[in-house]
Amino acid sequence: GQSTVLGYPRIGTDRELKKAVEAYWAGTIDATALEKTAARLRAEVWLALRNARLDGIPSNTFSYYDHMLDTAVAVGAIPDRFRRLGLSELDTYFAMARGVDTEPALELTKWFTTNYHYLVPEIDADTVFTANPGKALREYAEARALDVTTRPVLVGPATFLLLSKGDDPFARLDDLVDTYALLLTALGEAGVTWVQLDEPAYAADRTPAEIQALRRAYTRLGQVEHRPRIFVATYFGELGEALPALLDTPVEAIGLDLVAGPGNLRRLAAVGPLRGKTIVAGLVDGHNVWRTDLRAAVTAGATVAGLADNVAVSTSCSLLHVPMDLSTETHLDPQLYERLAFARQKVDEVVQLGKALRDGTAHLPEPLPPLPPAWRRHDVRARLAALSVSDRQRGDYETRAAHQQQRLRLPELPTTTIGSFPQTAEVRRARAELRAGTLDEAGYTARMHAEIARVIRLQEELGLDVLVHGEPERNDMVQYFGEQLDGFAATAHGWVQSYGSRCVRPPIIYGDVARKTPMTVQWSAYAQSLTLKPVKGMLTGPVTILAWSFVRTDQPLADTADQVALALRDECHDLQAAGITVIQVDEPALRETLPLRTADQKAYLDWAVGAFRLATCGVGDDTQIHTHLCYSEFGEVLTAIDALDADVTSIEASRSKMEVLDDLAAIGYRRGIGPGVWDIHSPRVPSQAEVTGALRRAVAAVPAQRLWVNPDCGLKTRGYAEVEASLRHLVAAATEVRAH
Ligand code: THG
Ligand code: ZN
Repeated sequence: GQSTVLGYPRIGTDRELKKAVEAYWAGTIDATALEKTAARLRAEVWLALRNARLDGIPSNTFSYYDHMLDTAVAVGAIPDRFRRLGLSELDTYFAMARGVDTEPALELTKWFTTNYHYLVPEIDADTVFTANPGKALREYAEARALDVTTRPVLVGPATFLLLSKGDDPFARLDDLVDTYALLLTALGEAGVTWVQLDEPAYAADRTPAEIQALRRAYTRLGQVEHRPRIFVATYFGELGEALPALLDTPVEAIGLDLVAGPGNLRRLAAVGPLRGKTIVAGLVDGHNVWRTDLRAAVTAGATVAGLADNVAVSTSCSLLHVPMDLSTETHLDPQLYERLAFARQKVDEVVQLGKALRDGTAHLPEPLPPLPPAWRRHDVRARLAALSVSDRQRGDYETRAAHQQQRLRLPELPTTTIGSFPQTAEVRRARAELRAGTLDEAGYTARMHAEIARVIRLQEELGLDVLVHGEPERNDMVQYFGEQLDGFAATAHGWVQSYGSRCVRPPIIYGDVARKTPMTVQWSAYAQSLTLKPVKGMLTGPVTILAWSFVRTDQPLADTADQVALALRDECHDLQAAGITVIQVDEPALRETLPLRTADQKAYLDWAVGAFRLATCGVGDDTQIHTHLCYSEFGEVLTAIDALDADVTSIEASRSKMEVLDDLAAIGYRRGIGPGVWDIHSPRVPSQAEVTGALRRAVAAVPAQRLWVNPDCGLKTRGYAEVEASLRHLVAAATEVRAH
């Protein structure tokens, strides 16, 4: 058994890449200094992998921003609107990633089921593909100079086009494959012996035409003369008909994710013995942080070995999605530490598995039980077991709406914001000083109260109807709750790239979840004490908390979601008892977490909706539940959004010109709706007339009694100058439209 990994984190153990890239953007270092840091980080990774005695070492997995963007550059797919800027190669690259004054960036979208976001290439009939092997060749040569032979990695041509946008990008596959053929030739000439082409898009539902196109593409690439051997990597699920299609082509190796797609083993057995192919068995989870049950993995590996001429062991997907190195975590509970593996430890696991497949399993450790008794909460389990349907149900909506209106006395077209206000430098400093111990609890509370008071005064002055406290106390909407709940652990350095230079530190859900004390009540109650207007309580929903954490795998996600939901249900109860009349429970990840395969989506949406309702259905009829979802393409989740049964749903709509309102009306949604009338993702201040226009379009689709007026997302990333001006226009527009 050979051993390999499909990719490795590139940000550095101390986020050195983030710091260098941001310094380059700020103009404090030049391109040479940036490149020097990048080369050092690449060398560190290659040497670490070689020293771990990994057989197959990937290259070209480094990226200044995103590997889809790198692949776009490798095939010359740079839209004219960026070429025209006449910038250097590096600055053209960053212009595509971040935009410039005159050109918006490429769109950013979630990478399959992960919390990583890639840049969406723009491909149309006029795109001229050209082979640009420069980066892949340079990295290969750089590693060779360190005496490390690597396998360059690129996104495969079919997945590349399936993830692109434009006028039928997939129709360009044959042209693009010609360019990949040139890339393969160039790599072959440089002495490259193996290349990895990633085709994860085939772990999702694909049409027969798309499968046929995959077969055609790799048949053609297989015919390229003097090419490296081709390893097609697939991940994030089970391959359907794409597996026999790929096996029909001359590619030498096929990678299967046996963690997210255990059914791949059955499919492999069904296609019969595979002559002359290597199967790369993804046995070590690249998308979660738990140690592998090595004995079980060897058994699966041996099954694969019985079916193919050759088997190699790998991670299920790139290790990009887990933190770098567990050994930097010195404050974790030892019982948790011994159950974890980050990227560096997963490399060791892959090497051990490769060895065990050759030499037997005698040296492999017995797996630890996943849940030591101390992590089990009998009170939580008893409570879950006693739940009934009525715990996920509220009274009839019309009755609720009448009670709420009687209590809240809101005007038609009530105005509000989504929750967060800009995070000022002082607020961040206060959090850092509390962590460092230079500011005590009382001092910290005083600073937060001052900030909350300022934000409340501002909103009153602006004339908003439903206020927020602004969330100065939160670093991240998931981390904040993770830090306070039992069953969650926070890491000190467990950074994972989310997009570009931005990283998150996902909490780890390791045991039964329980709330120790109220988590948000003191901040919301303080804010409410300062005003006669309603202040919204602000919570993150159970689905989003799971989606942005590393979750335990010893019980169904649905059970963990319900445990988190119970903690949130208690928080809702306590907010209500503290005089909070409106509670918003955000679920921006509801759509994100949707399984890739249609066949799996209903079961997911059932438990996801069930958990949200468990969290929110314990309040009285006169408490108004809001939810917020951060995207505009609802498609397959519209009925699930309706099923959440929130009294008010705020959504992104400004970029889709309010079309989503008609879609919601079509499925019978009849509760409150707040289509975002200001696109906060851009620093532009919308004029009053623009907001009025958006509102008039909304009023045409939804009765004014049910319509709310709000921006399309939180204001955390904006500056106060834009926020004040924009909110002034938003309130004025609502006043104008109310008067008709
Ligand atoms: N939280 C978490 N995941 C997310 C989001 C979030 N995923 C999707 C979406 N929002 C976009 N992602 C991010 C991720 C990180 C940042 C912004 C948007 C960010 N991170 C800081 C950085 O890299 O400098 C670090 C923050 C910190 O110190 O904790 O700005 O909101 N979990
Ligand atoms: Zn949002």
